[in-house]
Amino acid sequence: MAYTTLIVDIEEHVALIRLNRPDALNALNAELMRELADAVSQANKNDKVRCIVLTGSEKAFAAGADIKEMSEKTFVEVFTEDFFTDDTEEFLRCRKPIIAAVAGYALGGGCELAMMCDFIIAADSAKFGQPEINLGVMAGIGGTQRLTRLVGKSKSMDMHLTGRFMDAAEAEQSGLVSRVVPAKKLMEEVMAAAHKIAEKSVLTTMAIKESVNRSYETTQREGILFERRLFHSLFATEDQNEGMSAFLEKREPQFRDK
Ligand code: DAK
Repeated sequence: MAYTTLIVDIEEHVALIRLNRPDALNALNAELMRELADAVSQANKNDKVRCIVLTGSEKAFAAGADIKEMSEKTFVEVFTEDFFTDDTEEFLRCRKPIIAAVAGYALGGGCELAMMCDFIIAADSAKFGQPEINLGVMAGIGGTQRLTRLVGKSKSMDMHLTGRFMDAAEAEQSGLVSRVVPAKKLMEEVMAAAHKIAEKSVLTTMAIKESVNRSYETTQREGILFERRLFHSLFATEDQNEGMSAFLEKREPQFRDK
């Protein structure tokens, strides 16, 4: 599929997906969401790809769902077509790690998209917000749920109810992002993290992604049991043997995803 709203590059084992609607600050319209779901799905299927990075521009990761496109929709349309559901479900089915590299605005659906990734590395220029309330609507792709789990009820309510923006320092302090780096170094730092992940066994990175995500979906007791069983199952892999042997032999492991 040729993309008109994305630029996709594969650098060694990392797929770099860049949102590319500069005139609309990367607002998420139907075309972009379809292309993004496809690009992530292709990267997930591509054996060469071991980690995915999703980014925007220096000014905006994404300024939300496309207001122009949304403003023309009726209740019957959004309800019957189940607006954005298929594409977000496809994005979330990806089993490989996805890092969001956020500079500038990550608002509304843009903030939600960043939170759908596995972790967020932010530039010091990043601004997060759920300002849908100013449009007479509310978050619709997980914002009330994911932001609340990440930053707690009080701050989540504050963000959703006032529509205020959170800067990068506050986002790091409150657990929304894993680290903040100078804007000029954002892609260098994110790509270094992605290449580091790409060196690991894909079997292990997939197991970790699945296990951490399970903590959102289940009780702690069930989650720990799930983690323990996945841990046990990794002992059936050659990569477990290689990782431990390499440590004991004081050398770098050579993982083969087996
Ligand atoms: N949609 C469409 N166009 C947008 C846009 C957006 N969200 N954000 C910015 N643009 C466009 C502007 O209209 C402008 O276009 P022109 O006028 O030049 O043609 C261009 O991008 C540059 O924007 P500004 O001139 O406004 O730039 P500034 O630097 O002055 O301001 C800003 C930047 C980010 C503060 C401002 O653009 C802004 O407030 N944007 C809107 C932010 C926002 O309200 N985001 C939330 C959107 S609502 C659901 C799924 C998803 C959602 C809900 C439900 N379901 C599945 C149920 C999500 C909803 C949302 O995200």
